[in-house]
Amino acid sequence: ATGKEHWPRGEEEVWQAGLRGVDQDVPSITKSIVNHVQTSLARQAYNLDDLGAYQAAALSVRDNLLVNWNETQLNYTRKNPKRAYYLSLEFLMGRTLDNALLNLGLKEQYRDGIKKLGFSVEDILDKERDAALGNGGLGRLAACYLDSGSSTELPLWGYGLRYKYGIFQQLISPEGNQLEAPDPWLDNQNPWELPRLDVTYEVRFYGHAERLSDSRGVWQGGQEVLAVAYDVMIPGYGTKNTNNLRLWESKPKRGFDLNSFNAGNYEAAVASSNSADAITSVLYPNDHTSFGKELRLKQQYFWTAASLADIIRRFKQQGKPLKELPDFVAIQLNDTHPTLAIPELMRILLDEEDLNWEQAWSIVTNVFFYTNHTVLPEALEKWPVPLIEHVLPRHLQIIYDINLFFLQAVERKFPGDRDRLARMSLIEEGQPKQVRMAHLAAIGSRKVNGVAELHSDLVRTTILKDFVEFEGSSKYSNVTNGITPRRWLDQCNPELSDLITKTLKLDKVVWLKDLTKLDGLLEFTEDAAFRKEWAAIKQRNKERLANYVQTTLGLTVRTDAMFDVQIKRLHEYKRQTLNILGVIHRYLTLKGQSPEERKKANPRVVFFAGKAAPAYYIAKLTIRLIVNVARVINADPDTKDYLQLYFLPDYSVSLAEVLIPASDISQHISTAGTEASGTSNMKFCLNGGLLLGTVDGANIEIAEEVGESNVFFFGHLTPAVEDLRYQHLYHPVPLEEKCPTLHRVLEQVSAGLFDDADIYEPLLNTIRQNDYYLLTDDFDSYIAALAMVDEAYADKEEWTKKSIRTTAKMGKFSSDRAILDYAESFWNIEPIPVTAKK
Ligand code: B1H
Repeated sequence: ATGKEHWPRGEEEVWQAGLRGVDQDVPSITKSIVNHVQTSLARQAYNLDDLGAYQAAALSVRDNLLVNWNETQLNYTRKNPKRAYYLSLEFLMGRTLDNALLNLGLKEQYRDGIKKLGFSVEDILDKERDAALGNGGLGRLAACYLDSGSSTELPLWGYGLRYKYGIFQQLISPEGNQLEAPDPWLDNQNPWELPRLDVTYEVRFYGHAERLSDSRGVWQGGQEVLAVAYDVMIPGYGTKNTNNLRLWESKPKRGFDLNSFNAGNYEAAVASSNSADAITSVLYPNDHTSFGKELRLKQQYFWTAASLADIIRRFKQQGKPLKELPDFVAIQLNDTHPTLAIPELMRILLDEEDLNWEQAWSIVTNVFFYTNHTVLPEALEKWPVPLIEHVLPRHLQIIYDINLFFLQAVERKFPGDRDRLARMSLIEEGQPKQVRMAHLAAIGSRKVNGVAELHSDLVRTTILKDFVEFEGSSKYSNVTNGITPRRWLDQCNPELSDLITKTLKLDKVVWLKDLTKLDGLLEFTEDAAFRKEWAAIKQRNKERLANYVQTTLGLTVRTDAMFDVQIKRLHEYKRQTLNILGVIHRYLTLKGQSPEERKKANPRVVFFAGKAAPAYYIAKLTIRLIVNVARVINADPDTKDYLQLYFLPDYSVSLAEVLIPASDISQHISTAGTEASGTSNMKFCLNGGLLLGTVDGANIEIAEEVGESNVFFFGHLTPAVEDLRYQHLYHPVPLEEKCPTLHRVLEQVSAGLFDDADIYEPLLNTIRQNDYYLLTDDFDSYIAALAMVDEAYADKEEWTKKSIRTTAKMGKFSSDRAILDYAESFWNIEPIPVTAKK
C-alpha cells in the first residue's frame, strides 16, 4: 500500500508539509504577528497602534487554536463518541486573548515577542473588548463549563446566539442614575469567531398547523428565517483539545423579499428583512424576570431549532437509526430558556421522521437534562398560550399532547386528586392561560438538577415537589456549581498563582487541573515567611485596583484599609440595600464619635459594582443611593480616613478580574433560600478573600470546606423565612420598636442627608412595608457580623492564616469537578483526548 488511498487528493507529502502546525518559538511568533499586520490587517509597522497590535497578536494566536480545533474535531469524527451539548442563551465569555495564551502555554513566548516588536503585552490585552453575551452568574457559569469541558477533554459543544449587542454598557449620571448605552462589541471585528456561511438552517415562525393523525401533524406557511453558524474556539488548558461554541446569527432568507419588491411594496420587503435580523440583535438584560415578549420567544425557538437541526444532521451522518440518538447525544438545558427544544424534537421525530408517539417521547426523555437556576417565582418562565399558538402553532399542539398523556399518568397514580392535576399541569389556568416551562423541562428530561445542595433541596421540596412525588427522587439531583481556576486564579492573580506553584512544588498544570491539590497549602499557614509573601501579594492586588480606579475614574483610593466588595447584579433579593444601609450606619456611628474614639476604627474601603435591569426601578434607586452616599462620605473630613465608598460603573468580567484578587472580604448576603448558588463567592475565596454572608446557596458548602471559623455568617435561616414574611403581613411591628438602629438610618436618608429628601421613599418603603427580603429581621445580626470582621482584621497574622486556609480548601469548587460530575452521572460521556499531549 502506498498510503495514498487514504489521502483525499493530490500528493500527501505536499499536504503534510503544509499541515505541520504552527511553530511556537519566539522568532516564529514575531514573524507570524508581522505577517498578520502586513496581510490580514493590511497595515504597516510605522502606524501600528495598540489596537492593531492586539488584532495581529490575536490572529496569530488564533492560528494555533485553529490547528488544535481541527485536530480535535477530526478526532471526534473518527472516534464517534457520545457527545454532550450545552444549550445556553447566555455565554459571558469576557476577553479571550490572555486566556488562550495561558491555556496554550504560550504567554511567555508572546510576552517576549510582543516586547521585541515594541509593544507591551499588558497594554495589548487591555485593547480587547469583553464578549458580554450574558447577564450574570448563569451566563458566566456556561463560560466556565466550556473551559472545563475542553480542559477535561470532553466532547462538549456549546450552542448559543450571536447577539450583535451584548449586555448594555452602564453609565452613571451626575445625579447617580443608571443610564444604558448599547454594547457594539463586534465593531472592531472579532478575531475569535469563524463565520460558517455554509452551515445554515431555515427556521419557521407563524403559519398554520394541521393534525394528520393522533400524533402526526404538518406546519406550513408563515415566515422563514435563516440561521447562520459562527464558531468560537474553546481551548483546553494543558491539552490540545479545543471544543466549539456555535453561535447562531439570524438573517432574512432571501435578503430581500423579491415578491414584495415586484408588487411595488418596498417598505414591506425591507420590514420583513429587518424583522429577521432583529432576532439575534440584542441580549435581553433582565436577570430573574420573565417578561413574555414575542421577540424573546422567537430568540428561544430560533436558537433551539437551529441547534437541534445541527445536532441531528451530525448524528445522521453516522447512518444510525434515530432510536439510538440517546446513545450518542446528551443535551443540557441551561435553565428553561431552551425548553422549546423538547416539543421541537418531538415535532421532528413525529412529523419529519415518522416515529410514533412512544418512540419519540422515549428518545426525547433520554436526550435532555434540565438545570434549574432559581426558585424565585418572578423568574420562572411562563409563556401565554395565545402567543405560542401564534408564533409556533404546531408546538402548541404537541405541548397539549404531552400534557394530556402526562396528566393521564398522574391520574392513574393519584386517582381523583384534582388539585394535584391542576398544580402539575403544563398549562396554568388564567387570563390568558400560560405554559409552565419548568414543568415541561422537568417531565421532558432524563435528570433535573439544582446548582447547590440547599437549592436542589428547595427545588425538590417546593417548586417541583409534586414531580418528585410522582416520578421518584432519583431523577432530581444536585450538581454544585464551579468556576474555572484558570481564569479565576492563574489569569487574574498571576502572582498568587506563582506563589502557589512555588510552594506546592508542583507544575502549575498539575494543581490547576486537580484543584484539591491546593490543600497542600495548609501546612504553610504557620510559616511566617510564607504568610508575609501571601499578604504582600494581596496588598499589590489592592494597589492594582486602586490604580485602575485612579486611571479610569480619577479617584484616589487608599490601599492601607480593608477592601470590602459586593459585586453582582442589582436585585432586591441580593440585598445591596442591606449593605449600603450598613455603610450609612457605620458613617453615622463614626460621626457620633470623638476624633480620639474614631482612631480605634478599622479603616474600610467599600466597593460596589453591578448592573440593574433597565426597567427595575427599585434596583436603580439603590444604585442612586450608593452613588450619593459615596459622594457625601468621601467628602467628609471627619470620616474619610476611616470609611470610603465607591460604586464602580459598568461591571464586567474584566472588571471582576481586577476586583476579586484585591478583596479582603466580600459580601454574599441574599435572604436565606433566594440565591441558588452564587459563583463569585467561590472566586473571592479562591483568591484568599474571606466571605461575609448568609446561610444560603453555595456559601454553605464553602463554609463546610473551609470551616465555620473562617467565614462570617449572619442572618435567619431558610426555614424561618416563610414564617417571618407571614409575621410582616399579619403582625407587623413598627420599625422603631423592631429595629431602632435601622430606623435611625432610614430617618437620616428620608431627611435628605445624601440627596433630595423623599427621593428614596419608594426604596425605603419596601423595607418599612412588606420587607419581603427581611432586612428588618437581619439588620442587627448583619451589623454584629461586620463588627466581628473588624475585630478579626485587627489581627493581621491571624487574618492571613484564614485567607490561606480559605484558598487551600477551595478544591471542590473547580468547574472541572462540576463538569465531570455532569459527564459521569448524567451524560455518560468520556474524555476523548487528541493523541499528542503538549
Ligand atoms: C441565575 C438566572 C437567570 N438564576 C433568568 N437564574 C434570566 C434567570 O434573562 N433571564 O430571563 C437570566 C438569568 N440566573 C443564577 O445562576 C443564580 O441566581 C445564581 O445563584 C447561580 O449561581 C447562577 C448559576 O447557577
